[in-house]
Amino acid sequence: LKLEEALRRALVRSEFQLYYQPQIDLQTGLMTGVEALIRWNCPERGLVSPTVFIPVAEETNLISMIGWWVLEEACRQQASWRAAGIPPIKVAVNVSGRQFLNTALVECISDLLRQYEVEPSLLEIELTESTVMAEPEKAIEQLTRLREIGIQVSVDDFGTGYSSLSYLKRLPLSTIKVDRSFVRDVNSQSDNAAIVSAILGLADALDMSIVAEGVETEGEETHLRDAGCIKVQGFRYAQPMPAEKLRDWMISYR
Ligand code: G
Ligand code: G
Ligand code: MN
Ligand code: NA
Repeated sequence: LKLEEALRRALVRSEFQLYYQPQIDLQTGLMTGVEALIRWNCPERGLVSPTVFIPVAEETNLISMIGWWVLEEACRQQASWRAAGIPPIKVAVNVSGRQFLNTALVECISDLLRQYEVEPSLLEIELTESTVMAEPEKAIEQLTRLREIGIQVSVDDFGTGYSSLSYLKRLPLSTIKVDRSFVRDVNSQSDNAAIVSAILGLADALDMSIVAEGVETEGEETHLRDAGCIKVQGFRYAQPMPAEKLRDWMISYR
């Protein structure tokens, strides 16, 4: 069976699941939210990485259906946490380029928030740098509409694409996520330290906040904290995990 066919079936057969990876505030030590990451448990292939199936979904029209599923599942999870009496958790969802430029996106998100009674401030969207910069004028328009309904938007994998700084200034983004390739060994790699420092300065000048991705070691954490980076995400704190495991993790963390 072609991967495309298997993907099409996966939606109908509920083979997708969202995992959640905590983001931590180094000043308070508290979790500030989670990033939702899709997982596909294919009966024939086993666990398939999104790095494999997202590009295939993007080439076909499947990405829009998968993308809507992810947004709805994130909202459904919020409602389920609320029903269980769990304090609100901000969820960041990855949105692909095609879905981002879809003119129905803002309306669709508004509908989901209403349907599941989720506060807009509890949903964040992550766009890659290349998604944002592919059509900057359209991106500005779409981002403005998202901000108007109270959705925060962060730019993912920052530093790996080619951001035009003049556009970056005009884009209503709330957060820059420093790509993990720059976080790796930042305490001993002077190139990475210089890049992270430059991104921190840029974010400060543009009034955006920073999340350092892929933090794995104490040394990286110490360096980031000293450099003024407050929010972090990475295996040092937690792997992406299903919602049930996240509950246990939150109870045992600290
Ligand atoms: O979680 P993991 O490291 O396997 O993710 C690999 C890549 O897949 C990352 O770049 C991540 O942004 C992307 N990805 C994970 N979940 C989603 C999703 O729900 N939608 C989109 N568009 N990309 C995702
Ligand atoms: O591109 P994006 O930032 O959405 O990708 C997130 C991916 O990064 C997730 O699939 C997650 O599994 C992975 N990831 C998260 N933390 C770490 C980490 O500390 N080290 C490494 N190598 N990967 C990580
Ligand atoms: Mn991401
Ligand atoms: Na990234």
